[in-house]
Amino acid sequence: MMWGRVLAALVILLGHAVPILWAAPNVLMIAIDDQNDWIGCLGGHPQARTPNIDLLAARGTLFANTHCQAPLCNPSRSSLLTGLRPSTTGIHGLVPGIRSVDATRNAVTLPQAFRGAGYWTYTCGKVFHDGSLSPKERQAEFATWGPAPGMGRPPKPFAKVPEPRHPAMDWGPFPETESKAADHVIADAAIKALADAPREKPFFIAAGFRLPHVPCYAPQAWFDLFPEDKVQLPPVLETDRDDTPRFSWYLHWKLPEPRLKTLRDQGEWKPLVRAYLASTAFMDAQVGRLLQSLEKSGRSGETIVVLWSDHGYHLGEKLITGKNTLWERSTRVPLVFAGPGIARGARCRRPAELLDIYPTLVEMAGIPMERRPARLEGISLKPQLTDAGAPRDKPAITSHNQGNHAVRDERYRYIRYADGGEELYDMQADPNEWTNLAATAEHSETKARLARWLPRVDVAAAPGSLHRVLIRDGATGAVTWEGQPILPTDPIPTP
Ligand SMILES: [Ca+2]
Repeated sequence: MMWGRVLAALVILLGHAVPILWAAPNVLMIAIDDQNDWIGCLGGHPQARTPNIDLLAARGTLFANTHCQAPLCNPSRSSLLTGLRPSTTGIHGLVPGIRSVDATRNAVTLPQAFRGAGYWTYTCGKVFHDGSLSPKERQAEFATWGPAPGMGRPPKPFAKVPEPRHPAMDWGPFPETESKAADHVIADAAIKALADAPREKPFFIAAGFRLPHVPCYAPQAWFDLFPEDKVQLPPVLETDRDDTPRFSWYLHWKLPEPRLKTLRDQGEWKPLVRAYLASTAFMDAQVGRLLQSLEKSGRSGETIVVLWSDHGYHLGEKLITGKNTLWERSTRVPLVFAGPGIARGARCRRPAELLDIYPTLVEMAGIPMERRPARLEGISLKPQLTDAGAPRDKPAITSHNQGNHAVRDERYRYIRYADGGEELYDMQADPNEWTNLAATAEHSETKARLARWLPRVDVAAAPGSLHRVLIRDGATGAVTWEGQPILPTDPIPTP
């Protein structure tokens, strides 16, 4: 049958033998770090070179209007893996991890739902945010943890950025030996896991690649694909921030990622764009190695592949680099499903959220209801996996710290900041989001329609939150960034 073999297995859980019987597909989940829509089939950059992800999209369904729930690693991944919004859990910063927050302390995570249903579970690379789980907590997630190597360091950095340099703010050809690159090692580990996975039960394998997260290091051959004089820079409007609220700057007030002006001053804009393209191409090649090994394993026909990135990345757009914004380049990410029961070569333009991955996978895999959490805030994409045109009312919502949200439907992006500041973009007429329409009377109905989707539950940052935490005191209007006050008169930081 199309779902592969019927599995009959006994799960020993809590001392009870629970018989399970269902047509159980395997799951191969591929995570990418800081990958925006510079993916061939998403068209975010004309030179993006991702033949393997494009091939996966051709044999599955591409969700071309997918947005992260937070434009930052830990909140985005925590949301995806627990099925809960950052505005519900208060996980807004790089710290704390899910098991240190009341709202998610006892959450059944995505890997736990599969593990509890009798799956063989394995992870390598970065799936949970690095360091967000203690060793003991890790063992309660995936049964087996493979390697998660860091990016390594060249003898000296390549990029000219102002001192003091954050160690991640670098880009260039490294390492010399391709097989030593972190993402190559991670692909090797996932390939071995595919070979090791027992045949008598289904598997859930999650591999998380590191690129194109900074430092954008890829072997020289991948830079050679993008000669510097041929690299196209993303379109930028010099006056773009003139019509964005001052509060938009607060979301990325002081960051290691350089502003566009700094990149230009240092002659590093083109080198960074080139390195990002090279890093994406190298990561894509590792995705390709993994998918080819799935084909060779003979289990591809019974395996759901899902590929996603945790959030996007600016490379000069809106005069900045990095994430930490509620604009398209920071929220739009690749999301592809392929495998049994999924339409081939389909492109879905309905809004989708990374939050939808959890309910989609447990439904597609037929995980028994009692193994699923009582509450998941995403919506299963199963209707769109068989018919990409299937309707969906709900827009995609991205949050960045309490009170700041973007609502994206098929045409518009509406942003509301914690102080009430607003933006509205017509993404069809203005795909670069250059003209903020929020103040125009003719769009007041559109704004009101989208504003109805703003999260009603919108909790403050969880106790212990650190890094990229922006707090606005509702009573006084006082704003702090990473614990330091921002005064209304403070000049916008330039580096
Ligand atoms: Ca603008």
